[in-house]
Amino acid sequence: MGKKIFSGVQPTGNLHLGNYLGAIKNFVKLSKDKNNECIFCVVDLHAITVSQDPKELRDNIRETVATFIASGIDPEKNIIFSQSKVSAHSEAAWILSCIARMGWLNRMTQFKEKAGKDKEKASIGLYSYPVLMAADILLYDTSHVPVGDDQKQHLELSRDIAQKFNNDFNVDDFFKVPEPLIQKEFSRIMSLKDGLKKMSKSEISDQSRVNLTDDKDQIINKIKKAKTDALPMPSSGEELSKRPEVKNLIGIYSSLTDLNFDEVIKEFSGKNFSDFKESLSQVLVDKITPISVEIKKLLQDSNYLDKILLDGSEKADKIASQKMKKIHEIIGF
Ligand code: AQP
Repeated sequence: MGKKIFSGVQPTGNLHLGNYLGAIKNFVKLSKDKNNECIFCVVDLHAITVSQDPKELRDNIRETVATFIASGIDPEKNIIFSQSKVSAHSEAAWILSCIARMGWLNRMTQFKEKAGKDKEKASIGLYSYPVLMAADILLYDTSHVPVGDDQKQHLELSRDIAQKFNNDFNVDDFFKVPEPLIQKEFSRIMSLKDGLKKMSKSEISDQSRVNLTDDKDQIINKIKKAKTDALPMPSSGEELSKRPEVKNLIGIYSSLTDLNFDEVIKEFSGKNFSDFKESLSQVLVDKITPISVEIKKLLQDSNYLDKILLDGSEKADKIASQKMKKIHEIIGF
């Protein structure tokens, strides 16, 4: 039987290799299986949990759609839409925030990381972000959610919320309890400057990430300057536990080539680091530049991108508003 897939990406600019290898690559693969029903959402309501410039946000929404399409998602066969255009998301988030418990949200590590030391000044939206994510997923009877490893905890919260709602109202299986789809081998791509921090859009240094809009020269330059250490290429996987930057680069190479870690280590053992970086740049350029060229081409036609979003939101709204109607009945509204 096919899967019902839902996943989202925030339109916060600078979509990068981590987003691609951790999530979008998997979206593409799942969307090519005819048995699956896939919905991909540009989660603009999530984006405003931190301050956004309205003009940039509008551009970034289009750029996220362009990235989905350029990466290989067919907008004719899959639903692509923006979250703010389907009002059931906000409504369901409110209702589910009355189901979720403070204690559950207090355990969310992403809030702690993003709010930093000054959490008194963080928005309430940033705190309740995972409840909105649960609403996104549960409205569509999603069976599987392809996400990067960093979202695993949020997905577990969605499962808890679904189960509590079903129990509280005695409606077995009303909300389908979703399963995460997280790549097993190498699910978290780290910064090119610090192997202990995840590659991220909001990191100030552009050198910390490969953007999906980078051209050949930018990619080569970033890999050349990527942090490594003074030791030679490793000859075994065990050596990597204390070498996070090297582990990250080998992981990126492994994800892009579909070779496993040991095969990559074997291929480069005894070679110079510069040889490895050259090969890594080559596979990155081969994979990323066609996407980057296509994104830039699609961005020339904003009417086309807006039309995809409009069609997608009509289709998504049909599904979500039906579910919302049933939620009202169950609650007693
Ligand atoms: N470094 C990463 N490695 C693997 N997967 C990642 N994802 C993000 N960063 C990595 C996955 O990409 C999908 C979309 O992410 P998002 O844009 O919705 O949110 P995010 O996780 O907050 O992304 P960033 O880059 O870290 O943004 P900022 O800097 O704004 O916080 C998700 O499935 C995510 O797991």
